[in-house]
Amino acid sequence: MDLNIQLEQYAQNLYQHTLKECSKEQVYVVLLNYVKQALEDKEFIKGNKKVYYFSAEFLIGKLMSNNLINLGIRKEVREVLHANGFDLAEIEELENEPSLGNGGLGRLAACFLDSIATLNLPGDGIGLNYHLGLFKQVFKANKQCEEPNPWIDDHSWLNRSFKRYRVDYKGFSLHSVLYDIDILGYHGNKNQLHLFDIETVDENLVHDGISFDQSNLLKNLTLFLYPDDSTEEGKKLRLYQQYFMVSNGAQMILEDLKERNIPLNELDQHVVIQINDTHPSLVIPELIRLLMLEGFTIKEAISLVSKTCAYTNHTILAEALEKWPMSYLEEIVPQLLPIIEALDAVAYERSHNHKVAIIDENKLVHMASMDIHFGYSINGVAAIHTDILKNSELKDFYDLYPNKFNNKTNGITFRRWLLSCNEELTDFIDSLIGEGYKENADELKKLLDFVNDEDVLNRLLKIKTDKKKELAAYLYNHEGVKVDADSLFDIQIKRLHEYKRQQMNVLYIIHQYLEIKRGNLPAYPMTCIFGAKAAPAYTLAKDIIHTILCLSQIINNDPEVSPYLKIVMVENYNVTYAEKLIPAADISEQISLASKEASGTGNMKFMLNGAVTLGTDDGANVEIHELVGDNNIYIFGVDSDSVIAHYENNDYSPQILLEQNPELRELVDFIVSDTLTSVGDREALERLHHDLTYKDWFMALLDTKDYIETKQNATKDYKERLNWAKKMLVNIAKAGYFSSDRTIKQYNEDIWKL
Ligand code: 26Q
Repeated sequence: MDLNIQLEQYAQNLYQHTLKECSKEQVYVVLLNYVKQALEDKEFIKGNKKVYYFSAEFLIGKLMSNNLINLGIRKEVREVLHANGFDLAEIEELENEPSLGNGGLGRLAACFLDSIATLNLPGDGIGLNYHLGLFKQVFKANKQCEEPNPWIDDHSWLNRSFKRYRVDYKGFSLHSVLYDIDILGYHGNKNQLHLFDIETVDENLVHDGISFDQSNLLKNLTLFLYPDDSTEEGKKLRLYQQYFMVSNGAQMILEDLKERNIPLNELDQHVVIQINDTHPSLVIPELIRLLMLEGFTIKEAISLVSKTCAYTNHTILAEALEKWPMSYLEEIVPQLLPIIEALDAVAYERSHNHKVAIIDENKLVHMASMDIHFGYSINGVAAIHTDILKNSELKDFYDLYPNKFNNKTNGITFRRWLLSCNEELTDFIDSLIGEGYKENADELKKLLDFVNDEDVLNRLLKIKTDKKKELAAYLYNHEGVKVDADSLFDIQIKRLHEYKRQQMNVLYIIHQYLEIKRGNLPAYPMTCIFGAKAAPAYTLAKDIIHTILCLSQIINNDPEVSPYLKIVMVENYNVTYAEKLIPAADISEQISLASKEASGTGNMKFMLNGAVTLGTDDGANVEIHELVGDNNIYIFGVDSDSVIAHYENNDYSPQILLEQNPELRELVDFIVSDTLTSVGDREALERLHHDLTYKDWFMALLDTKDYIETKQNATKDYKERLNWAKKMLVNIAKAGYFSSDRTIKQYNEDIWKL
């Protein structure tokens, strides 16, 4: 039936209005109901074997635009709405962004669900329905404050399921409820994201920002993602959450097999569990326990589960590798303890090496060790990252199980990160090389034919400028800052972490500020944009945010400086914001300390949208570098082998660097200058200054000089507009490799075999 008539019917049934009479909010609900019905009418993807992607985070972003694209009706819907006086983009804005993730790991899970469905593979997500999600970031007095981020309202994509399970803790049980979100493939059928929850969660428990009674599990279990775990109670709450997620997921999997009359001893032939980092690792002992309740011996259960579970590692940072005290497990999930002890014994029998133990001498349970011994596949997320796992971080494990280790370089879904967020570029690419690249991203290479075509290059520049103008208008409305769309947009958006080195970008900005003050004007005006949330208990990360906000206040209000340099830190950076920032970027900041960023995925999104990377040879930057060549990327800094050697020899000293480099000292000291302390909190600024001077654990000072020089070179090159456009074009053309469709095909061929 005609789309217009159908939408009119929904408007009539819901509001007794014609479309034209509806408010924008009502049009959103009309569209939501229409699309949800269209999704319900789609078939589930079927198959003999199914992957379950277990993840603490699913950073899915708003879903309307992507569902319209995958249904193949976005253009048609836009026209119908337009004919009735509405702008689709404005309607799409009204959706709340689900706040179910924090960063790259969660966004990767979302891209993977999209690609799994698009490739018509049976695969569901398993996670939790955090009511207040990750906190909402607000800036007050140049500081990050945290507020609850309620995102669920009456009009959401969640579908209530009838499935319920009992999850036992020591002394009490919780009953789950389940909400599902349909995940539609591009022009295809659907899978589901299963989000477990409890009925008794009480949002009124929260006061003064994001504080709440951490002991009241019936009311708090699914309130927040990553509740503050600086206290023992907070840590235990995380354990309660993790067990809730995996026990529900494991019970659902076994129930499904039973319903399909599949004997449980064939588990591994019908199910793969992909464990996304260690947050869901307790699924291993839990599944063993459930199988034993079904009559399997522990030996049989271990063998089955070991053929079913696969683990993805996303970090080499020691502090992020989860270890649970045995005493917590005893107190919360004692039923798992004998199983974990048995697994530890088996691991020792196999290895005779305490370095790969599951339970260490301090009675800590190493989740990654359990995954590696009892999963059949261990993968890193970029080539360099997997190499580091094999050769240093997990070397003892690699020696024990060389065949389990494999690399799966991350990817991103082009449906969201090109088709949805950059329609202008999408349409232009369509006009040049057709639409084949939408199913086969490698076809983007055809764009290389146009690398000397001035008309094409000029059109690319024009599209970029248009996206920058759009962003400038948005920034004016949302942050109250005026930026010049003709300046170079330099963007660093990612979680705030010392290893990602936002503080090094800060030193660059200080350098430019001081130069401009001395009358040395830059080659081109630049707008430096940041977006980042800091973990609420991560003091130094918050100090870096404070410094950026203070700098922006000083610089943007200084008429001598602001024509050449502007600083914007956007509030509450999230997926929706990324979709506006990335298409408008000229330079993509990927400046982590070499060896520390497992992959990065923002780097891929920027490249796809024609930004040029300024980065270290780290994570997937290494592969971007290989693909685009030296001329189309700006690489600087000490390489990962040297960095690893510095750590091993313990020979890095920021103090010595500062003694030898007065220019560097001037930049660092500016953090505690009168200029900054006049607008900032002296204590916070001094803390950062002190850290950089005496610790600098992630060696920002080591690369600062090279970084500043390389960035200045890029700025000069940017002036040669056509030459720069060539770099943009090569980046877009070579981005095909980073489609998550490619990544998922590799997961399926090497690991899942669906
Ligand atoms: C651990 C212990 C206690 C509390 C929280 C955590 C915790 C929470 C989140 C540890 C890690 C994370 C998230 C990690 C993450 O997002 N990693 C990123 O994963 C991306 C996808 O593979 C990579 O591209 C990034 O390089 C990596 O940083």
